[in-house]
Amino acid sequence: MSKPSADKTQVYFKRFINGVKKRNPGEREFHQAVSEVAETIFPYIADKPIYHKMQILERMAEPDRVVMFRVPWTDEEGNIRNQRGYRVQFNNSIGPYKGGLRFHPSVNLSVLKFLGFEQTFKNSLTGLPMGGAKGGSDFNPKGKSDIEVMRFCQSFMTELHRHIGEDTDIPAGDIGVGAREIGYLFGQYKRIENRFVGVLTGKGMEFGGSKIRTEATGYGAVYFMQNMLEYKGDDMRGKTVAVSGSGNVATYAVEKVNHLGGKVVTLSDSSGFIHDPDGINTEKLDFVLDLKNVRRGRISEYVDKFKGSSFHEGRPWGVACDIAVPCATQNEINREDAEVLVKNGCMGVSEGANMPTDLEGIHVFQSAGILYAPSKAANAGGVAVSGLEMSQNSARISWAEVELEKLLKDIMLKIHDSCVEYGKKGDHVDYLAGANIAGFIKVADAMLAYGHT
Ligand code: NDP
Ligand code: 2IT
Repeated sequence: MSKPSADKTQVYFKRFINGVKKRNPGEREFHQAVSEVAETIFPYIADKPIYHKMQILERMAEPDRVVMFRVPWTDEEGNIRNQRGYRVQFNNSIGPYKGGLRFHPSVNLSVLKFLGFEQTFKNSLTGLPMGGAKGGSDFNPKGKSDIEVMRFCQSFMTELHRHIGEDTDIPAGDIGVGAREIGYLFGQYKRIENRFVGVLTGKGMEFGGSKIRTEATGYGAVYFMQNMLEYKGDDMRGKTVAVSGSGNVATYAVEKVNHLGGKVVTLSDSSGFIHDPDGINTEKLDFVLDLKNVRRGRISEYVDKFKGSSFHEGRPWGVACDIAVPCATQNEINREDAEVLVKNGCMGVSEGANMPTDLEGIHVFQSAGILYAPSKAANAGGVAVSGLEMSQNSARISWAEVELEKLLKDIMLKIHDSCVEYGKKGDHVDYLAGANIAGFIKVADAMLAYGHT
């Protein structure tokens, strides 16, 4: 079939997006994630009528199922508190539902649908048999005692357990859900079901966790940047890097940049960012890991400890850098931030967070022609090692760290190469189009095989 004109493709795209907006009113983040994918998928399927006829993208933009539930818990003062819990089971065409849980006051259906939709493409890119899902709650773990967090997690799992299973849906961590929360959640699942199975990933090493899972997302995002640089005959050595966030993804991104010879000069949290022109070396990173994971403090405390560093309100993108690795949250780079980064000479962005750059920001990076790795490709290392944790649990074995490091590196390189395969336009690689198309094909073709499901 000959390709319809670009104008006609644009008409189909607009009609599709208007339909998504109409069916999901007010869900801004979800509209954004679907638009970003559809912008690149419509031109790709323009001459492939089967995907239109079978309404594949329309079906992919509708979650298989959404579970919403009440999560009551009791705080230290004896007050009964009430949170909302969710699990969005988006698409299980290529494997059981898989994706993290986010505990943050900003969590709502729009945020979890955007994350579940993205997860479906990301998981497909890893090459492992995993479908897409996301869940969580508007619970805010900040300032809560361990007992309060435990009670909340137990109440959350008391409902969630009936919707998940090692071959059905396997949650993991995300913002606000780390090792402590996964421990409480797994303990409650095991207790209710009387079964010890790999129903969650990111578990502690004592109870079925995988080596490298904690580090995998941050490491993977930096490997992806290294792969893009190497493809152009360059590498990380001597590069100045701005990282945002100071949680799980950010801290291990810093560690990997240091291993590869770069220098990280910023970290942030929701109060502001620190700038350390001398670089965040191993000693300073150990301080941050203890600050965030043990003392549960704020990144501003960094400047009391390390001379020459400074704390500022806002986001770190005004600090001159060669490479940016956003690792905090969605929409933390808008058009103005992207313009400032490009103006200051930034040559590459690797997204550790999910959808950290808004659509206008992406367009700025693309017209500047800098290296831009979208989150579904760049941060897939975390869920990839989760997939490896599932395999180890099923086989009741555990692999060595060197093996897992190698598997992670290989998967990130394969994802890079898939992006090149589907995103190469002359001398330039459109990593966004490449990731979307490569992720789409596997899920779409599985759905075609299933007929009208
Ligand atoms: P953490 O909870 O460990 O850390 C989150 C960090 O981001 C904190 O520094 C937090 O600051 C900051 N942050 C969160 N929300 C906001 C906000 N609204 N504004 C400014 N800063 C904010 O989470 P992770 O490191 O696990 O997750 C970070 C990102 O990476 C998320 O987008 C997540 O979806 C994504 N991701 C995570 C994976 C994983 O394996 N954990 C895998 C793939 C992607 P503060 O403490 O002030 O809230
Ligand atoms: O966004 C993500 O990929 C994650 N939060 C990790 C999901 C997982 O199942 O490991």
